[in-house]
Amino acid sequence: MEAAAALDELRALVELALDRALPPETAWPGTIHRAVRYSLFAGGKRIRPVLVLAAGEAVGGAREELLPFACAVEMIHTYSLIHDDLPAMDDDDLRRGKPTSHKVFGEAMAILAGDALLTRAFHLLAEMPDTWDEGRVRRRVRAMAILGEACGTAGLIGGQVMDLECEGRATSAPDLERLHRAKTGALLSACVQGGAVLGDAGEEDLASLSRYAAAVGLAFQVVDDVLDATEAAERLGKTAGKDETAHKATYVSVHGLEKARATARSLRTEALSALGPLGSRAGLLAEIARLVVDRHS
Ligand code: GRG
Repeated sequence: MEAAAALDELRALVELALDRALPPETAWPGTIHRAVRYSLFAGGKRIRPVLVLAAGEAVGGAREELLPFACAVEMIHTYSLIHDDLPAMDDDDLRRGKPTSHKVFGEAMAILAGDALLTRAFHLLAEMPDTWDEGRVRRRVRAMAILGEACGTAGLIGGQVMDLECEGRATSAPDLERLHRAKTGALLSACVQGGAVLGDAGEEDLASLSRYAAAVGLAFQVVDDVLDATEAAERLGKTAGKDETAHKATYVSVHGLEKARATARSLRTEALSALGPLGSRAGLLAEIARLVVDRHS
């Protein structure tokens, strides 16, 4: 199957699995379920869950074992976007091409929608049939620990703290890289590493995939910085030029546009070279690395 069609198939699987993993809008109390579903199904690119599936399948993992983890990372990603958009954080009105959660449901409900998504993510992963053997349970718990660390203070939350503290300040290149690796890279890396662990990857494959993940994770945010500076809001689905207005530390503000673009290209090369030892098993992961760098939204 051609790579684009294979990616579409994985995205469709994720949509279905996400729908099944959440209570319907009619479940008590309705407002929170409407808020959760409003943001989760607002049209995200689903790069993170697709990375989980592509990494897991590259090492022979079974789809049904990877899908809960794929759903969990998308729930956590969506929670982080809802909270990031709040007035106390980035204060944004537009996300995924629609008014942000707090604009539609109010601040209190938006906070709770983020909390509900984060909680459901780990709840979902903890739901395992009694019939599972010890190996499957151990792999699931290991993947949960990888994910927990990536969204904690050493990862997503730590990166967000650094992002807030760097606003309006001169930021050094090493600090900027640290910020990006924590805020964006950690969760993307957890997708690849978690998928690989669930697929029972050997140590060599895991090392190659971790190198790939680190490069793709950083490239994703470098490209995000470039897009914020160059693309219009209609294409981005979020407010454009926000980084400059908010005096954010970005690859564009620290290194300039051309160097930021060159960095993204060299990270793509690094990601593709890391996949070398996996050979033809890594076709989809290679395609994702290209998509991450060539995307326009
Ligand atoms: C609130 C704990 C907490 C963290 C917030 C998500 C985040 C950290 C900040 C949002 C702004 C930002 C630049 C985040 C970096 C990650 C990123 C580029 C998110 C957008 O991801 P996409 O492009 O979005 O995959 P879609 O909507 O396609 O899923």
